Amino acid sequence: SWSAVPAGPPDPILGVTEAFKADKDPRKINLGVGAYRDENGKPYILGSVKKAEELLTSSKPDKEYLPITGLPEFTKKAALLAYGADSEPLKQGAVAVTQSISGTGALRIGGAFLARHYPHSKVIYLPVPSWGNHTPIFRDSGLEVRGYRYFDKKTVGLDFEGLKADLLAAPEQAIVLLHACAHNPTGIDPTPEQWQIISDIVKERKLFPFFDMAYQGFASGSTSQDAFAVRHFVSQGHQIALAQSFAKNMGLYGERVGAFSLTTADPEEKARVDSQLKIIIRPMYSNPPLHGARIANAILGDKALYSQWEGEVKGMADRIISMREKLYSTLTHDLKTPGEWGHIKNQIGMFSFTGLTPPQTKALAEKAHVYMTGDGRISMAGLNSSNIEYFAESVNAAVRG
Ligand code: PLP
Ligand code: TYF
Repeated sequence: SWSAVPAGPPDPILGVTEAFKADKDPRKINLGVGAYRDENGKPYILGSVKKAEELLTSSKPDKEYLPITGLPEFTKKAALLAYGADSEPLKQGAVAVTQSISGTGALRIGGAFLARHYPHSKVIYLPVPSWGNHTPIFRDSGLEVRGYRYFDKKTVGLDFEGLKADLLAAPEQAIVLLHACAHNPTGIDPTPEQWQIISDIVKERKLFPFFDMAYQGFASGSTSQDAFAVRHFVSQGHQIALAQSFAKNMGLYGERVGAFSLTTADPEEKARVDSQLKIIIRPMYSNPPLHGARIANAILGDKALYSQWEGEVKGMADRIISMREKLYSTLTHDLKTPGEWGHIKNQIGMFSFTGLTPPQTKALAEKAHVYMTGDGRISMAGLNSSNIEYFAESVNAAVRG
């Protein structure tokens, strides 16, 4: 039956982990996948998550199915975390929200909803570059994927002129995907002033903004600061779609906790949208997993756990920032590595887009056992005080050739 099925390529990001696992050298470093590691290079279970799990275990909850759109207490709190207590649509009861299989599932539900119910356009604009999974997610949802300029190779910064020109030239009412903060893979975000200009252009062209917020709290250490773009757009009267993930900010990767929401005109419209979200989800997976949503709900709903969590998110963000500073100073001051490395310090979130070329990343893997994606992206969280000097020396050697 399957003789005509061609072998597909490995996932460009997850494939890096395979290569890393096969390497037996003790010095090996995996900077491929964007998953937080602690100072000892180990996966980190947040203390707030452990406590929430203990509370859950002792309350002996049942294992019944959740409703199609998930745990209602959780989705309510997730929306509050993203939109903020001052959000008009939230106060009016006009935000339709469903639990999702983490951020990926939220994007997929959003793609499917827009493909079916957004009457004005089937075109979605993604930043170039964007997270590698965005294109297949939206293509498989039935949308036509196009790009807008985002990254400027020359400055290793935001191509804001290109971005503005491309959004101004987009057909009216097209969908535009925006990374809410901590852009993956570049680590480059618009400034608040630039976000205000983007919001004006989106309004002028009547574009439909779809925010992907996979790193709330991870960029600055503050969940409200990282929600600036989302809240600004909503305050300007935009209706938005929003994908949220709790993989990174709560370290709940494999638990698959997320939410998808749409702001609507009023509670009556929200109810109609809710009904169609259910119709999309029911045949896909019927209802979402229970455990992770209960953990997130416990943390978001308890003052002490919430403030512990806030401290832990900030701890992760701060450790990444300290690794940026250490890497920058080792490359520039200690090793005098040729080139400009200021972007390593200035970039935001989980990743640094180093500017290393594909031959350099290949040499790093083969000669130094250092693994990253072929585009030169490194997951900053893979660095720690035990491996950062070896990493910097390896980069130095690769750059000098
Ligand atoms: N969106 C972006 C930009 C991401 O970087 C990620 C994870 O790396 C996701 C969405 C979704 O991840 P998950 O499905 O694990 O929440
Ligand atoms: O490193 C990245 O950009 C992501 C990480 O189910 C990731 O691709 C890995 C697995 C997954 C979702 C995201």
